[in-house]
Amino acid sequence: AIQYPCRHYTTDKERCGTSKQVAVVGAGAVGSTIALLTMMKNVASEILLVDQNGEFALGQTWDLADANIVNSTKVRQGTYKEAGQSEVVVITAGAKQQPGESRQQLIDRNYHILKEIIGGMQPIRKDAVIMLVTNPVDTLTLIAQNLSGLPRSQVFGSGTFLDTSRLTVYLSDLFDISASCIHAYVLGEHGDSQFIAWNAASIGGRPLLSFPEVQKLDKEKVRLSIANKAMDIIQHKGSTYYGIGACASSICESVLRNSMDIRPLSVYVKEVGTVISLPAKVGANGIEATLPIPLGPEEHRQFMESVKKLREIGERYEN
Ligand code: 6V0
Repeated sequence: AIQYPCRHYTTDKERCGTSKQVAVVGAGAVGSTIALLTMMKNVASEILLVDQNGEFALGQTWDLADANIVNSTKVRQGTYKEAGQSEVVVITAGAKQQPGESRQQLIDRNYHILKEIIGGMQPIRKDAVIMLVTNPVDTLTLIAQNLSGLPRSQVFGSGTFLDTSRLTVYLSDLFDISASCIHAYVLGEHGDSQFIAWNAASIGGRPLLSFPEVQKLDKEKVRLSIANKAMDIIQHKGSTYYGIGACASSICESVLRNSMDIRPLSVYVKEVGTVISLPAKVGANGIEATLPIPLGPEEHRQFMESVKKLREIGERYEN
């Protein structure tokens, strides 16, 4: 009989499985949403919440434990040291954008917090996978790669996964087609210079650019509406956390199930010497590969603009 590979439900505990620990550093709105959604997926044995505000983190763990009605994921308060020994570490600690503030303007505040966290986690287990969520996520990923001492493929950021989700939801409404069946990416910086990779986008195998609905679109207006959506939400409710919670917990699942999903994430791209969002294959070792994507000439220009911006900012924080 043919043996079909069954990667999702492999019993190879060395590489994946539900016996793993996830540490979420930063127990605020984003961290607790990631913890809740990861618990619901039943992919980890234990979730640790680590926060400088111990009382708050304790309250969050008690509240999250009450949500554990259908599965066996434990949740408890942890320390930086314990986070350094977890298989997956998600970093959400730090200041968030104020109305009118760009993500890059957060950097000085969050750089010092990240340094303290990575320092406190040392020695970090050699096979740990670390995902950055704190903004500005691309630059902080580069800094975390440099500080952690781990291979760069094990340290990545949530990048433009959330922006991509915003784009596919927009296109899903436009075409009345499930968002999961739309293959389109927002790439580049998770910030103002991000761009939509229209050239490589498709629905049902048909290039997106061949649809009259897409040809008619004001593409710069769409790009700006996706890039500014976070700020629109912040202006209404102060912060955003459900969208990033869904994206980041799905990445935890990809790592813990070794599922080799393709997601647009902040990864180190040797050719351009910085961290930037590109489609990447995610498995138990973190970033298993990055995939070249055919960009149109204008998209390539936009990509290089993001590269330039991120490289300049990254250089200021070289150790
Ligand atoms: P929040 O609700 O204020 O939570 C932040 C938490 O970090 C608080 O509980 C703090 O006590 C804690 N914290 C601060 N310093 C430390 C430290 N040194 N060690 C441990 N914990 C610490 O913010 P929220 O959860 O809303 O946002 C967190 C971060 O996520 C911000 O930087 C946001 O900009 C960022 N986001 C990133 C997104 C993305 O797509 N990458 C999306 C949304 C938000």
